[in-house]
Amino acid sequence: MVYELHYWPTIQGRGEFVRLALEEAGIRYIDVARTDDGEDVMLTYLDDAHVTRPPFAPPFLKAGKLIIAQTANILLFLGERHGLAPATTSGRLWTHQLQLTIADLVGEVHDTHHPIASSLYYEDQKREAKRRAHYLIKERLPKYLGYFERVLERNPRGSNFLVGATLTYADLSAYQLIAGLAYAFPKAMARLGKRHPNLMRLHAGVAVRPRIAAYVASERRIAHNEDDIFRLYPELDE
Ligand SMILES: N[C@@H](CCC(=O)N[C@@H](CS)C(=O)NCC(=O)O)C(=O)O
Repeated sequence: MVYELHYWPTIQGRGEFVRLALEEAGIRYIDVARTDDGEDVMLTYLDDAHVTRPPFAPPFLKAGKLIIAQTANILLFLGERHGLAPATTSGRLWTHQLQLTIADLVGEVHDTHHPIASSLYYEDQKREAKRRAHYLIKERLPKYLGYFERVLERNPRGSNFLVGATLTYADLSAYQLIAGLAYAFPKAMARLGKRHPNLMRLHAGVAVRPRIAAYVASERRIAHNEDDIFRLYPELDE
């Protein structure tokens, strides 16, 4: 059985959190929407009456007959199966909790460029975007990054991982979060990075993992772009 990842073909987006886990675990997968007619296949699962448990939105993972949606849910599944999560229930729930918190921040980042409606162009909500980004940078990023920094400091295993002494999918997602934030808000992150050294060390440590480094250098890694969640709009950075 080969996993099928279904996600928008031209952005990293939320699918990237799943791609990183698949790549780090060395799992074979098909990035369906990036194959010929694959995007139509993906949309079929959302709309067709024969799908009894339809996903609301991509990303979703097809594992045999299972169709699993919601990024954190997919990672919960993959983490347990492929050694990217702790063995204990408490450890798994803690890792899942961290992932859900990352997902919350990802949603807030998305809302900086689309504070009014996803269906409107950025150009039609620029004023609101500017106000929203200001508060993200001044209040929300310090709160979220400070939280993850504390989690790293308090990890009793004293490692550069969020949970225990080995890598979990939450670390891969924290890496992606920092990479995305550094792309979208270079000025803010130059400042904030200095205040969150453990988080920056985590990012650097994941970046040099052989499978992640090979993946990021490959054509499988879609470049950051301005259709994505993390967008570089210099006017929103401060
Ligand atoms: N909570 C979901 C959010 C999924 C989501 O918002 N997917 C986006 C792409 S990143 C989408 O295609 N949304 C369509 C919509 O919300 O109508 C997750 O974490 O996977």
